Amino acid sequence: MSSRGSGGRSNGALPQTKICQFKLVLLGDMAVGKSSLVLRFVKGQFDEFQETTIGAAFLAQSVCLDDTTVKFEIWDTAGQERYHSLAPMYYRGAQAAIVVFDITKPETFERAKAWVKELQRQASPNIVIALAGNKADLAEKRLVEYEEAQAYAEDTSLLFMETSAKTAMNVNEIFLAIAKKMPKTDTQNPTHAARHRGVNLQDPDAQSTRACCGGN
Ligand SMILES: Nc1nc2c(ncn2[C@@H]2O[C@H](COP(=O)(O)OP(=O)(O)OP(=O)(O)O)[C@@H](O)[C@H]2O)c(=O)[nH]1
Ligand SMILES: [Mg+2]
Repeated sequence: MSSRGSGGRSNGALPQTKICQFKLVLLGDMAVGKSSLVLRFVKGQFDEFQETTIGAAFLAQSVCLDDTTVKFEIWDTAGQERYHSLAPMYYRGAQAAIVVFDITKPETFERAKAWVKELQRQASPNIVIALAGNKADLAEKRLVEYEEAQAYAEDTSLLFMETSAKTAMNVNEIFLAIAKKMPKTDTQNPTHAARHRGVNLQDPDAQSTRACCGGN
């Protein structure tokens, strides 16, 4: 995973690097591996004894797509039921969400579906939602079939990948797939777009006049 860019406009010879910033929220039942996915994506690490999240945690990480650096501001929420009422604070205004379940626990898949419904009802209408079937390394304990989750994701227009924070399988890939799906320039309502979809931080005019994000 790399980040790049900063330093203003190009000197003419090289294409300009855009930096776009998006708010991404992770939701899902407790212990499905939300924090572990973030830890893997941001720091390349895994902790067998990852502590349960209290409230929420914030981290940031960037991915590069051609001439665009997509910076994710990541809100990793707490899955324990008692924190449920806090979730809208974190998904409000989010442009992307990863809803996580554990492939060894069918009840977490049901919980993931409930999160997707809540996001579709209450989050931003254009939010990009990805479904992550985590702990794919525990294949021998699998109780949610890949095909079942994939069919649900297709019906609901979600990105879907099975992931493993432990082995790193599909962790960078799911963030990259989301980055690729982030909306491109909203020419209809640029000020709104800059506030809600992403801002080209390197273009002094862009913060009020132009949203980005492209690169594929
Ligand atoms: N085998 C395996 N274990 C995992 C994986 N991801 C997370 N775990 C383990 O599952 C447990 C819970 O992981 P967390 O990342 O804390 O889960 P969480 O969803 O953030 O949980 P809350 O913060 O309580 O909502 C920890 O013991 C992790 O080490 C994975 O991909 N494979
Ligand atoms: Mg956590």
